[in-house]
Amino acid sequence: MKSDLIHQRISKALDSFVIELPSWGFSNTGTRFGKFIQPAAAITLEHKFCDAEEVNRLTGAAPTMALHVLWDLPNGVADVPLIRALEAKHGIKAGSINPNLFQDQQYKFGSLCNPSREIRGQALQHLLDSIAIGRELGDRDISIWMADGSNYPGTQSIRKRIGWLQAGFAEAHGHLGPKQRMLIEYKPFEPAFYHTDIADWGMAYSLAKGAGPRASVLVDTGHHYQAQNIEQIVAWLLSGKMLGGFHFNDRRYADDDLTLGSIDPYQVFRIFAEIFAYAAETRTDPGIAYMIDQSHNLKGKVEAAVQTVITAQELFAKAALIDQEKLAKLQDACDLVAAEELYRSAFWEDVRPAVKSWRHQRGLPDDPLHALIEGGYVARAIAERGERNAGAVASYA
Ligand code: PSV
Ligand code: MN
Repeated sequence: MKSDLIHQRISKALDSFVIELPSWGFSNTGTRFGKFIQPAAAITLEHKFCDAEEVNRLTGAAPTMALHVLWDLPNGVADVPLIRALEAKHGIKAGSINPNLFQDQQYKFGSLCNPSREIRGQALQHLLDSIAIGRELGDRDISIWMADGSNYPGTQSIRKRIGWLQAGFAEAHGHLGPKQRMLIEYKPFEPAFYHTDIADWGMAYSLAKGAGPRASVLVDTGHHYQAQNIEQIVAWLLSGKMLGGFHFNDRRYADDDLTLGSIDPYQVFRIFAEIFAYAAETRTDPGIAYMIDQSHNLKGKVEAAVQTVITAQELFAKAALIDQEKLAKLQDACDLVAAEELYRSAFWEDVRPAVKSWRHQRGLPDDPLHALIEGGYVARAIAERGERNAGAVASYA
């Protein structure tokens, strides 16, 4: 492909590409064995907004930050004015609103699927509060992940729990604002290790369909078994107009929360390729919310966020290079080798010069990661937050 065509396609693709940062990616998090405290980690909500502002300033592609209700809005709707003030001060908008139905003690045996009617009611109320927060902040998506499940065969009625889920989601859907969406995330296991109530895309799809027209599925790339073909799931969801969004990260074993594309960049490319194919064929924008869901235990958090946005842009740019019309003809003619070569040549194209020139034209740093390090943001954060972080609790038990 000619260089000016490459530049043109990439520029157009990147102009349309934004990715949401997770607030929880900036604070100290760890594994169940412990936390390694980072001196620059965000302690307050304002720190998280500051960090997101820096990532967006450097990349120009991350203008929103996902919020987790319990972690970021501990007072629920009453915290909305604070969020609004932070949005205005830092030029970062609140993104998807994530209810927290997994942390409070009453959810030991489930939230919406808890055999106790009272606890199911509390979970529903939390969902409704989250929807209200999302409405107040401008009809933001509600992104639901639930840890509900069981650890021992025979100890719970899987079918009853399906019914409770269906009822809860249908009720919650009725409270959505006119432009608000409900995204349902699935995950095969963890923290439940025998059955998880929403374990795969089929379950999420069925629940979303039953809930109402503004419910769809959220694909977290780390939430699949090893051999699963994620782009095929993406193709199915696109076909059914049920793909609401992504939580991007990478994995080697399970839900590892590694940096996007650090283990298998071709997987991410294949996902984007499906989305470009759908958009070309249907001439519609599928309206997908791209979000990052990573929290790094070892690597610097702002550095990791910048790295992830850059990687997402590069892989999106590669997928944009596939000549969809030509590929469709080759597929129809079953010209396998030519189709495969066209597809994988896009992956092997070095898009970095074109991405760099896109940045240059938009007044962004040519190399955002280098600019982050040179600019001294992390050093300033350490100076400001280091002492308080040193006193943080790192142990698991
Ligand atoms: C669960 O593993 C998950 O992917 C959900 O999206 C949560 O909201 C997020 O991680 C919290 O870390
Ligand atoms: Mn997730």
